Amino acid sequence: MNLRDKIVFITGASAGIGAATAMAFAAEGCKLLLAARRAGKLAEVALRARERGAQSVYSIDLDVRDYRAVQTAIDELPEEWAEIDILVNNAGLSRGLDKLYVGRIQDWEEMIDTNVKGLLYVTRAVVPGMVVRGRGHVINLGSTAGEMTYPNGAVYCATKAAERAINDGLRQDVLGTPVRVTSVDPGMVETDFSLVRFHGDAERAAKVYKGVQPLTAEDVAETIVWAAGRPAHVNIARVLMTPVQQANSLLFSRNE
Ligand code: 8X3
Repeated sequence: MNLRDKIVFITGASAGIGAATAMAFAAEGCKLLLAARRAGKLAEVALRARERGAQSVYSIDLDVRDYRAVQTAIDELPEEWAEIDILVNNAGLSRGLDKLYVGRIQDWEEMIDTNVKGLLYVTRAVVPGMVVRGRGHVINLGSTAGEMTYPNGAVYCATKAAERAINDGLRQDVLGTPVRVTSVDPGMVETDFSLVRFHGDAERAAKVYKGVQPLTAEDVAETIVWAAGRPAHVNIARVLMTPVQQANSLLFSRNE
């Protein structure tokens, strides 16, 4: 499928996989609707996306945890941006790596509100239009964590298991329409994911990637664009991808 001029809405677009996905769709000549909380960083991504070939870019300062703000942002899109073709539900984060029984409630709220409720809110606001227009593709960011729970990560893993269920449920619910639904589920990716998880502790974050060549945000972005570019009759349900040195959430082959 030719992606040129498609309107692509990416949440969490200011950094990491979201920003890389913006660049990858920009290179295909898409129109990018970029949403994130950090307006300054988002403006930098928007500038780079224009240089990379995006037809046009429209940025929205948005916290997906706020349902009213999400619905208003979608309702008030300028006419030329309203017909979203591809939604990339990328906004998400991990907070903390603690035994469940001593976990921080605030960390749990942040993960559940963003990764589960935020994903639902954006989906609820965007997909009705896709169904009415008879075209659209929702690409959700899952994780190996949704497939296999690891110690100290129960709540993060639960949010990604929820993403998996939502992805599969949505695909069933749009059956009979041309709307496609895909989950891209990476394992270890080198972004500021671990830095955010450890509340800015760079030393602890660096240890996560020790002795492993992780996926890059660009590796994941390429897969997202690949799924979007399949012919209209092809639906990629789920892509599970890891570094060669990772077999699943728990099994790594680390260099000495
Ligand atoms: C990211 C993968 O294993 O760090 O979703 O949780 S993991």
